[in-house]
Amino acid sequence: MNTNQLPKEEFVFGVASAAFQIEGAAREDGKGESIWDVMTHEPGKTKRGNTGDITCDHYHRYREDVRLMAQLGVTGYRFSVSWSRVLPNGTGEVNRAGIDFYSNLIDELLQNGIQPYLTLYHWDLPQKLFEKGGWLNPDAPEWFYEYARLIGQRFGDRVRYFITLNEPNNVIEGMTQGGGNAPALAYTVKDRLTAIHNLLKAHGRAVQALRETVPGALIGMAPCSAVPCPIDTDLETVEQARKRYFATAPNDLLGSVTLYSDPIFLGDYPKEYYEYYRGLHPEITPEDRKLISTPVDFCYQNIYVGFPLDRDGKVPDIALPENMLSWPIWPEALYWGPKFLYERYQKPIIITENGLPNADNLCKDAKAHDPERIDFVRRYTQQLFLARAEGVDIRGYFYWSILDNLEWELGFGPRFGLIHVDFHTLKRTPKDSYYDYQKLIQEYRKP
Ligand code: GBH
Repeated sequence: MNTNQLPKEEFVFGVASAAFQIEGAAREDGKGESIWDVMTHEPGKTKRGNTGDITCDHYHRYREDVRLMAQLGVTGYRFSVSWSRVLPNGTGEVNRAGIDFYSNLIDELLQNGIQPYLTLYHWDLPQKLFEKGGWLNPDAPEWFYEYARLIGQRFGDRVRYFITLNEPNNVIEGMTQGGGNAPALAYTVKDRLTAIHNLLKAHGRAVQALRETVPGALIGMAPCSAVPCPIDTDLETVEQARKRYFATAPNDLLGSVTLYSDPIFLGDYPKEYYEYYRGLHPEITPEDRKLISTPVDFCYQNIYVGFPLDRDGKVPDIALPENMLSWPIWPEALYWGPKFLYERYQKPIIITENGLPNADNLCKDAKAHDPERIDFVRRYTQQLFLARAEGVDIRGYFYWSILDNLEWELGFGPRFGLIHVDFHTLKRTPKDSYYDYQKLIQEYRKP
């Protein structure tokens, strides 16, 4: 791709969020229900029965939140639009109040010098569409096209950066036995393969809708991956890690990079897909492949987890450092992940999520002290900049998340925020890591 078309602006330091996790106002101003509104009200589906009814109440407090972002010094804010807030039934009638909310948010961001990075789909499928089969319905890509056109038409005069789907692999997790993502129902492998294909087609249709409505739009999809990191720089060790990162394993529809990204960047599913799922996968037509590989501008990636790999392709038998959710902490993930992705897909990279959960609380001095998060961000970004210095075209880093929020089915326990939220009073308190991220951004800007 011709990277010269991209603006030669500074590296973007940002923060990220998602509608369902922060907005609240779940049934206000004409918003329709999403599968997450419904599921979080079913007994036993979320920790402590936590819901998104109020969560951070960002819907009413977005001005305060944008002010905190401006003080932090970020130049990008990645947020998602709640599909059922703007289209209560998923298609058809438009909810004016929903459009107004996002329109005001976008204006507020721009007035504060913050570029909006708009995610169309961060898991909150309109319930009405779920009742029609959701991602299994062959019309799903057309529903998504209609929604993407609306977003392009209403906001394309002010928004340039778009993320079509957040982590389609975790959408499929919610259709897998034991998966906690909504709808948290077990589907057959055949159905999951159909859902993946429809998600990818929906991505392609959204790219088309945005190209039609937003001149100069910059678009990509944001999958999530765990990165195998070579324990030394011997070519063989590196090759083992590269192979593992891009492997498509049998019966693994969740962890694979290639299953979701090869169709977009390379024009087809990996050959293993056709071997492992013979007789199970939907018909993949040449038109489908063309649609899915409609050119995009970025390779976005959410990266939290890395793990070491030796020259035999084995994870050394040591206790890896872990976070409170038992995800391994391995900063080199932000070196090797972008490097491998750039080699394979040749697109500029933006890390659309990276962050650390902790059980942060306010101490006696009324502050939240979170040295682990400061260390996490420092060590991960250091690796990212190392890759960048070696020529990997990395354009940005978004910390997940600006605020403590509803961590989906895990409830309010795991706190990822740079800003502490008291979920009773809704008071925001910047943590120590907020001030350190502020410092990091300033250090980077220094000539
Ligand atoms: C993202 O999902 C979501 O986009 C966001 O909404 C969410 O709040 C945020 O991250 C924090 O969870 O330990 O090797 O088994 C993250 C999906 C799936 C990433 C599980 C880490 C564990 C890998 N996560 N994965 S491992």
